[in-house]
Amino acid sequence: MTRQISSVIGGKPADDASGTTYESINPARTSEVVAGVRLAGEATFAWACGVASAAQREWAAVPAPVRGRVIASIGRLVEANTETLARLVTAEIGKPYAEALGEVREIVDTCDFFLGEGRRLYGQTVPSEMPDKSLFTFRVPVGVAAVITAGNFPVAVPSWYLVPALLCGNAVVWKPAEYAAASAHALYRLFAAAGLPDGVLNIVFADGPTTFAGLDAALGEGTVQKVGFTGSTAVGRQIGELCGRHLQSPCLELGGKNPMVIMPDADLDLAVEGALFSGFGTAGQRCTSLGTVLVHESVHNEFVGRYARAVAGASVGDPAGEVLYGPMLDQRFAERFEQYLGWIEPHHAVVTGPTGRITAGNPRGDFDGADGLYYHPVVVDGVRPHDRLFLEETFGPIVGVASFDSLDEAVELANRPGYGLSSSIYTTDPRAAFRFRSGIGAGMVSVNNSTSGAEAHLPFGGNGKSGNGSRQSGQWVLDQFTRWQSLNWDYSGRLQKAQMDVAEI
Ligand code: UN1
Repeated sequence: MTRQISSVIGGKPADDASGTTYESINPARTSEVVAGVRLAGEATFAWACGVASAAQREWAAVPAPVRGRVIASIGRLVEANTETLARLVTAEIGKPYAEALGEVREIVDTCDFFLGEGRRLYGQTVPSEMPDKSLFTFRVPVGVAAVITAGNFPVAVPSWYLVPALLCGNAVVWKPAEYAAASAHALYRLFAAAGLPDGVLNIVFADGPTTFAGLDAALGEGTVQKVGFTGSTAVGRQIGELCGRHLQSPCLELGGKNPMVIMPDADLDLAVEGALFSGFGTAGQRCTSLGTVLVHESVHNEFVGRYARAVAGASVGDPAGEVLYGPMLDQRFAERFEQYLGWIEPHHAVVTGPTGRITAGNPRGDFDGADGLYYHPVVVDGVRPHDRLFLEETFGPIVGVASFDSLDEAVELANRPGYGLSSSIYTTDPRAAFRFRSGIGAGMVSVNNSTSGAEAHLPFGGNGKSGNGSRQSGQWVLDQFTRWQSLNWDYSGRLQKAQMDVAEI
């Protein structure tokens, strides 16, 4: 029997009669329903925020090192259930099993980092300009975080929000992507089993418009103090506008058009390997996926030849097996990808086999794609700076190639689309690498490595169309889930006035 899941609010299943139902489908076998999902109605999201708000005070009063111990338990529980969770991720969104295992590992890494933060959460002591007076700063939790996540990393990316938010003493209402609901629900259960008090973490399944309406109401009622969102730039703008009206600054992690620059002195085989992984890993459906390869014109033909061969030899197929990539995340992503394929123009050269859906007799693997959302890998050469393919994110297995003749031109081209998430350069010249780093507008830069695969304790995030400059992961995310409070303590026994009673030498 298909598993049935519903929202969990205040520790209890919320079988919202006003909502609709949704079927989460296995994209590798679209006839297979992974879970039936009960979606919440409009009032439910705001209600969950109220429940979280009521539970938050008590959670904030738990000493941070004790909260850190709960995070440690979450990490252990996730680790002990690695294979089960990874299998579910593979079945629900078609991510190759090896990548799904890596994704679960990323949650454990995140817990490993933050369990220790429970014993830090450092504030500062600050000198005063007056005698017999001490100044301090404290990190205080923001309150309730509403976390809205995409389904391409259905468990790791949510953990980047949930783990630090909880560690800092916040309560959370998490709204995962519907098409990844079963994976999210399984992760929720592991978090809950680690001993979080009821109401501190709540999961609400809802569609986009319902979530917006509920979030608007909750922000208005003052039961949400931070919104975290990972997803498209278009929806990020709407979240930003909504939060702006309520004087909130969200944590936004949006799309990317991530460039890879290949200099004349680059190790081309290494570059091909990097471009294969970041262009086609997760079927190109990472926010850090490679968008355009910018190759120096002296090595352009050589690179394109080797890249086309590597891509043509890659296996696409059943994500349970050893493949470079599997199907698209779900039907909507497949439809959108078909639109991106329409951006290929007559002046482009498609240097790899056919484009479009793989329906039967996949030449790259022993499987029949007819029942899955599989697409051929596409490499398009001759992409120009005004082309849609150059300027806009194409979430799927397609990579553009363009050429340049100086590093300055490469940097200019790399910045042109106006995103700014990840980037990479292949070179053996450290001067070129450092010049690229200082010229690029991206939040993340790799040298001789691909655009994707960030580690869980470095700042993760982007600029421009990739986000509002907020950063996740490591110590930097603490600034999202805490606010600074200053303490001004005068023990002089008299009224000392700042700026007016500055001590004289
Ligand atoms: C995303 O696609 O939203 O760096 C995140 C990477 C992964 C995370 C991607 N660790 O590619």
